[in-house]
Amino acid sequence: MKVSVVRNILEANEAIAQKNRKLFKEKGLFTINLMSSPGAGKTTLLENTAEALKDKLRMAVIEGDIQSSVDARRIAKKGVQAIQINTDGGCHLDANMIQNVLAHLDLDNLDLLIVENVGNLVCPAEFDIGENVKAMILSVTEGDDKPLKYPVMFRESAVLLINKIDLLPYTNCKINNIKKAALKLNPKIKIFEVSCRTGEGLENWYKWIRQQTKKK
Ligand SMILES: Nc1nc2c(ncn2[C@@H]2O[C@H](COP(=O)(O)OP(=O)(O)O)[C@@H](O)[C@H]2O)c(=O)[nH]1
Ligand SMILES: [Mg+2]
Repeated sequence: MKVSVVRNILEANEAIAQKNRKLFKEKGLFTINLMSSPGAGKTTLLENTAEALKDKLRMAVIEGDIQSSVDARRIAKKGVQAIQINTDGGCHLDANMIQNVLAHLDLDNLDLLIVENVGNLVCPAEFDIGENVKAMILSVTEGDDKPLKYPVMFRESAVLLINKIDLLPYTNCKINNIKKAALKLNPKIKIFEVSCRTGEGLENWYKWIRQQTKKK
């Protein structure tokens, strides 16, 4: 019984996700579903990305959080439109939540939509929201064993940003362990080593986004 309920929820979600995906494609929009545990640096990455790319392409952000509009305000301060979704306890965004806020965006005049999912290394990876790609952040302070413990997100993501490399000297994290384990789970995953504090490595991420938006 329980199994079929879960399957129905995922099937219903998938149907709406496909509608979102079709719409994004029609509008020529590249969409990224950005996931990580709380505090890995999603909003800081988006603040940096907004500053670097807002004059080069037309972008908007959807922020997902259990409560508050703190993150949407951080992005808006950078001069990029940000819409906040509150899940009221829900541990992930779903396709319906995204569909419900799309009316607030001028999709005809956007090139890039980034969705910051709820901070959580588990559930967000299981729900398609109609994005082109899933991207995830793991910060070096979380430990290099995380791909082994939370394999689904690493398997589902097209991109892995290893963040906070400025803090490497203060941790026992070995970046090679993260890379090796992530590539074993997902040989195609594209890995960027970055610091959203110092800016190191971010140029590669910006370049990758620009390549993807040009393809659309
Ligand atoms: N040292 C360091 N701190 C970072 C870096 N990226 C983010 N932070 C800090 O980590 C904390 C959480 O970042 P935030 O972007 O809010 O994480 P989110 O919960 O994933 O959106 C904040 O205090 C950031 O300033 C980084 O590369 N290096
Ligand atoms: Mg955030």
